[in-house]
Amino acid sequence: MPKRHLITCALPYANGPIHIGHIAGCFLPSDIHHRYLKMKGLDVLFVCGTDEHGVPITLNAKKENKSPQQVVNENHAIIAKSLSKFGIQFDRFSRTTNQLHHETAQDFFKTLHENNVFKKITSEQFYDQEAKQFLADRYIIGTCPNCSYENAYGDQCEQCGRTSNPKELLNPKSVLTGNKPVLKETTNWYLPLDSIQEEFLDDWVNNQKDRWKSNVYGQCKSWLNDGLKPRAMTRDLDWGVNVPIQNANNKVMYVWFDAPIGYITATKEVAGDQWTKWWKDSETEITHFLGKDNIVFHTIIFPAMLHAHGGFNLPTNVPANEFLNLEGNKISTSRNHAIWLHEYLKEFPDKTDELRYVINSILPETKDADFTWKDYQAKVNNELVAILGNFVNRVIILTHKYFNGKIPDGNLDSLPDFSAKITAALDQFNQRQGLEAFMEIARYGNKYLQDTAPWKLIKDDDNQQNVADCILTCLHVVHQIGLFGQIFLPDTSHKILKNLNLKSYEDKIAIGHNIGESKLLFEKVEDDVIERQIIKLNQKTPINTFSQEQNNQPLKPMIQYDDFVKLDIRVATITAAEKVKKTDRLLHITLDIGTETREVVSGIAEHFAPEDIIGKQVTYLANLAPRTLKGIESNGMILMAENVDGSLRFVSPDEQTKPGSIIS
Ligand code: B3M
Ligand code: ZN
Repeated sequence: MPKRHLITCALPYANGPIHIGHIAGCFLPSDIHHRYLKMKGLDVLFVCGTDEHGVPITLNAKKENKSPQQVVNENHAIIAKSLSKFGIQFDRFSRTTNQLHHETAQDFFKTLHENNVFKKITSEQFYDQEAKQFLADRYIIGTCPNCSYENAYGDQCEQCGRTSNPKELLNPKSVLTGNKPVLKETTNWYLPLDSIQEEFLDDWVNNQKDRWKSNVYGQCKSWLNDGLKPRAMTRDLDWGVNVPIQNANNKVMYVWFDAPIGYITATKEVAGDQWTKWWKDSETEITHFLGKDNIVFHTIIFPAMLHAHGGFNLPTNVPANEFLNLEGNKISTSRNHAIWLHEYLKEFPDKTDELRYVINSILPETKDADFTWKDYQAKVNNELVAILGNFVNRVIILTHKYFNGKIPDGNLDSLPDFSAKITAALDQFNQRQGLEAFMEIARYGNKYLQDTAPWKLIKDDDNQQNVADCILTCLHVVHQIGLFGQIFLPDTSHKILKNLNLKSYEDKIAIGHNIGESKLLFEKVEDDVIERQIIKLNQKTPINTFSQEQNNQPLKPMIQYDDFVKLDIRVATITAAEKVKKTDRLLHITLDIGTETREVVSGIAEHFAPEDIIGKQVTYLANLAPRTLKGIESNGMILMAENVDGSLRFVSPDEQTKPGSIIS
């Protein structure tokens, strides 16, 4: 058993508030784990903070006519407040704009420099002559060479999903001035991941096979199998941590270089000189919690940095989660398809445990999961209210009724060892299963109370002792619910303590002790509340002005019937679908069109999980000339309807129709 545990939670990026996807990805899992280890009596430190550098923040600032510092100050405040209200109990919630962070990151960079780790590489980058600055990929827009979309970013086209080099854009323009940028040479400091892979990463990662979750290990292996390339750790920007070496004027660190060092900064801020025991002592284990899009940075780049620096522990585990979707669609901040934590807390101020419970029960531990308001309502009403809350309430009421609120003198019936299952699950980061094991305590209590039926026993003078035994046993079960509730439902656990009139869970159920008043733990969530939320979600106006413009598009000019008949539109059935590797937006879909099968690459991966669309019938334009996307020939096109909120819908026949049927 290691002596100490350092738990980190991925630093939320301070260009906006946080939503339920972030909670499911890392905040809730890390908090549960931290609470669990604390309960075991271990020495634990739990750190996080906001990630406040990087290009998107500068773009946001420009758009809002603010300084980047203003933007991160505002977002830090919103994020910190909502996480604390939500009961995420960090020992330290830091910021990467703190002075100490800049110093820590600079020391780290200097050491790598002195160890001759970096390779200096000179390359041509776009430069805006009027603004007199180099342009990060996001600062360049132009026409996508693939789909001709005119506002494609340098690193990604939002229309077709193509990701690549800004130099391939046709008609590149600087976002700053609208001018055509020129190519200019610049030198940056690169982390030679290729040689670090050979010398260290391959072996180190192979050794984690049995310890890391398979989704994490698998993703990490696939990066290694593709072969790592040197990656620039400096940028020509003015927002970030200054690079502390000669000839690096006007350069800052790559945001993914300084961000993970934020964990070290936060540790220093809370532990002072003692920080090294959390990072350098072999008796400490480090566990990083994060969402799946951050895996490579925590399993490859940060370990490579720590290794190259020397003297630091490497993470023991990186239990990353997959994504949480919302009402069947990918959460999208630009489309405002999200449940924002600060909004939820405002609208449901006393319902933090309800949200914790529902998200805990669907955590995307091994695959993407879906949050729906109906499921939220069902879980709160049928599980929290009907099982847990109802049991605790009945026990408190019966204690008052039969024993004047005093814990009766009885014999405890034997109870199962509730902790064994919870511990077994949580040790393996199976937090959904851990929650189920926790709920089994309440289920057990309900069944025991129902089977023993003290309300019947009380009528018979000979059974008075059995009534006392039953209530005493039930009070013990309530105590166990409260005790383990500290991990999963902290607010509820606190309320149970009040119900039992105890100061802490160290206090036992003592005969003769006066318990507190009965206070309901949960309230039923009514239909209208849920309907309001669903409507709100569907009405959300897209933040992204591009979608707005598109939805208001005027009708197109008139065409003749002859134009229309040129289109060969058919019903098709999706028989297979998979994500196109290394893109966020593309799905490779196989269709049955009756007479043959067709392969289509479609930019809908942010809206649909491949496994959910197999078997769907769709409207298919069969005679569109083929084109090649990401090396896959795409034939024809699946027609989609775009909702006002930017979400997509298939256009399907209202009843099963033979594939190949003509639509005219
Ligand atoms: N800021 C998370 C994100 O915005 C990123 C995590 C940093 S952890 C060192 O994707
Ligand atoms: Zn494109």
